[in-house]
Amino acid sequence: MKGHRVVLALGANLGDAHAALRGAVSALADNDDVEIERVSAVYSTTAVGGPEQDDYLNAVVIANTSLAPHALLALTQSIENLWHRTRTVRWGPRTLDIDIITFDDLVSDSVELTLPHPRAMERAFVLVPWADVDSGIDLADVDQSGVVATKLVLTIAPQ
Ligand code: A4P
Ligand code: MG
Repeated sequence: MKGHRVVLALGANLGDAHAALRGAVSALADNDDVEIERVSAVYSTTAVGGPEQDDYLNAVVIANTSLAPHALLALTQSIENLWHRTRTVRWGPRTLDIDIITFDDLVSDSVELTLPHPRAMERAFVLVPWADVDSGIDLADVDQSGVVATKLVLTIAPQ
């Protein structure tokens, strides 16, 4: 098992969102420094914040990695770039977003990498898929309206 346990949140609402999430999971699984532990179901979610935009597909991945935090961020951003991710409007539509929600128990308030992710704990589109793969996540106080499980699946490429 590789050193650090990380929780990653995946989101997409531009282009083929399901293909983007599947591609992200495969790219993570293909990386020698990352070992995927669990992959949540895929949820269709109403967009939160930003301009009016299409619903998202969201999922959460738990992985173990030997990468240091900034190296993991570089990897997740390079995977976003494979999906031609552009950054024009804050919280605007995106082909693929990969956020690092937690990295072990690390706490960091740097702008480049804030840990735990500052908005994750208030967002049902992160918490509901996370609860799928981590029994420690309590959804009792979470407004789950707008977050609906789909029949889509994200498979992990054979290692
Ligand atoms: N950054 C800092 N901390 C982190 C971290 N823990 N993980 C920096 C990843 N990146 C982190 O990110 C902007 C900068 O944040 C990066 O350069 C990185 O160094 P970005 O991916 O370019 O932009 P973003 O994702 O639009 O920004 P932000 O503010 O993180 O967005 P959020 O808060 O993640 O919101 N509604 C639904 N239903 N589903 C969604 O997935 N996503 C968002 C994005 C809004 N509404 C949504 C969804
Ligand atoms: Mg992001």
